Amino acid sequence: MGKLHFYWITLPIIIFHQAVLANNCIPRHYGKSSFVCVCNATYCDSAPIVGDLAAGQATLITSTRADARFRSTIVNASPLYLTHYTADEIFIDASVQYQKIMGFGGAFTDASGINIAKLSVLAQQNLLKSYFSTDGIEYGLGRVPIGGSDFSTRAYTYDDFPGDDSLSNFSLAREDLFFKIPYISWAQSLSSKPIKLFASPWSAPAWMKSNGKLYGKGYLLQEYYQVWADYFIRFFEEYKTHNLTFFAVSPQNEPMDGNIPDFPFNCMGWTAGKNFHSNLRLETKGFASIKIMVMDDQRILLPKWAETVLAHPEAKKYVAGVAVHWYGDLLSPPIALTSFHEKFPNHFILATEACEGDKPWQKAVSLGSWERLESYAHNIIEDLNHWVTGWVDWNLVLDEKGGPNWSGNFVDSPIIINNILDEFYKQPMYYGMGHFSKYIPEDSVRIGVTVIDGSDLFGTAFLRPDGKRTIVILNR
Ligand SMILES: *[C@@H]1O[C@H](CO)[C@@H](O)[C@H](O)[C@H]1NC(C)=O
Ligand SMILES: *[C@@H]1O[C@H](CO)[C@@H](O)[C@H](O)[C@H]1NC(C)=O
Ligand SMILES: *[C@@H]1O[C@H](CO)[C@@H](O)[C@H](O)[C@H]1NC(C)=O
Ligand SMILES: CC(=O)N[C@H]1CO[C@H](CO)[C@@H](O)[C@@H]1O
Repeated sequence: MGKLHFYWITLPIIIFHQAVLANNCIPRHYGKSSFVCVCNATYCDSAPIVGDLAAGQATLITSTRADARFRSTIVNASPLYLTHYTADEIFIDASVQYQKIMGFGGAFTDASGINIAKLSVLAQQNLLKSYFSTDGIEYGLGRVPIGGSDFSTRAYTYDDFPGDDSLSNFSLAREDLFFKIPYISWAQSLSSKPIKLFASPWSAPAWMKSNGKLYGKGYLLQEYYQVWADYFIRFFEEYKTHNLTFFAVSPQNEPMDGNIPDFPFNCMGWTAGKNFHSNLRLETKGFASIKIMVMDDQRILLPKWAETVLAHPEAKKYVAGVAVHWYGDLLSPPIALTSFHEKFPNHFILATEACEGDKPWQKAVSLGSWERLESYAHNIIEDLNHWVTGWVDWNLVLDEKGGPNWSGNFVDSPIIINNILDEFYKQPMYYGMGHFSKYIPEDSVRIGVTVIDGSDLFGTAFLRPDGKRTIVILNR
């Protein structure tokens, strides 16, 4: 009882569910690695939907380097026992329970919106459905930069008027009005559930900072702590007038960046000891439900950063969790996540940013790269197996160069557009994200899983709110 037992088959990722037939991928090969799926205004592949399951019945949903994208196979067997494959065995034990899942998603950056806007309206719709609808991979989380980031075509904030201490000239940018808000609202209308949004700023206005610039080494001047906090409130108020509300905020994207001399794009430096969180006073402004996440930076800073913040009684009162980025993960083992969890079991961990192609020796965009799917899936499984409650990708959509980006920091994305042909390409990474985002719904609970003799297999298992169990296995 409580154990599901089956033999491994030679497929990279499987998930148990009943599925209905989905539109097929139209493959296109760019290199030797694997392929992208091509979508346009009139055609896009879809992801199999979860249906009812009889006792002992399961569905395998498979993506492979060679040919499959979300290929589904119904398996009827009780107990589930798939013979004639290889010797690896996987045991799930639902009596061992870990963290509850918040969800998976991506970021509504300026660059994402600028790219989406270049497609025809029907292609735009297919793209947003691919991420947010039940035909697609049903993202439930969305990150929204407060003002500009490197993935903007200019460096800006919502109040670039030196000395405007009362924020009387605060206003959302055309990027919000044309490239963020319309697509967030549209995504929401295509989704069967509320999309949970969270926000982070890259920099305060230059005039509030020690270096008078949006980038490079610089800090918020002490006299502007409250003005900068009020700026957050103004942002939430403006988005609320567009019917968009937030479930969480991080006070700063990558606070370490602004401690680095000549850092090339929007940033602002903080140390863990600066207690800005209490200035936010979200509860007095009608935004009490917005959770504050600290750090929003590489996990190598854990658990020390969190210990320093949470040692401050005032900060501890306001902070709900920590946000982690993946860029330094090769240098910092995931045990840092577990040690944070063990010290602060009531504070959640959310992975809030990741992308491929960011290293100087890497190609920014690598169309069809299977290695990048493996890299995503491996990192997600590793995070989930170390108490992380969800995983949020960086730009939802980039162009074939990996931009636009005002500072030349080009990277990859699960969806790449070709506006000349009015097409977009769903990378292997998109399917990698989907194996998690679609089949591990919010409030699923991670359960025990053991892989026997499976040195190439890496997996994670969940009990869903509907009582079904999902297991995702990566075979590298
Ligand atoms: C859109 O894609 C479908 C499926 O590949 C194809 O049949 C159709 O010709 C494409 N439309 C355009 C305008 O390229
Ligand atoms: C607000 O902006 C206007 C120009 O749009 C400028 O004339 C005025 O000085 C600004 N106010 C402050 C307080 O910066
Ligand atoms: C916000 O939602 C309300 C109620 O559903 C609606 O009346 C209003 O038009 C919406 N406003 C915007 C800006 O979408
Ligand atoms: C270095 C580089 O190519 N930067 C580009 C970043 O994006 C902006 C906006 O699209 C371009 O104007 C820059 O040329």
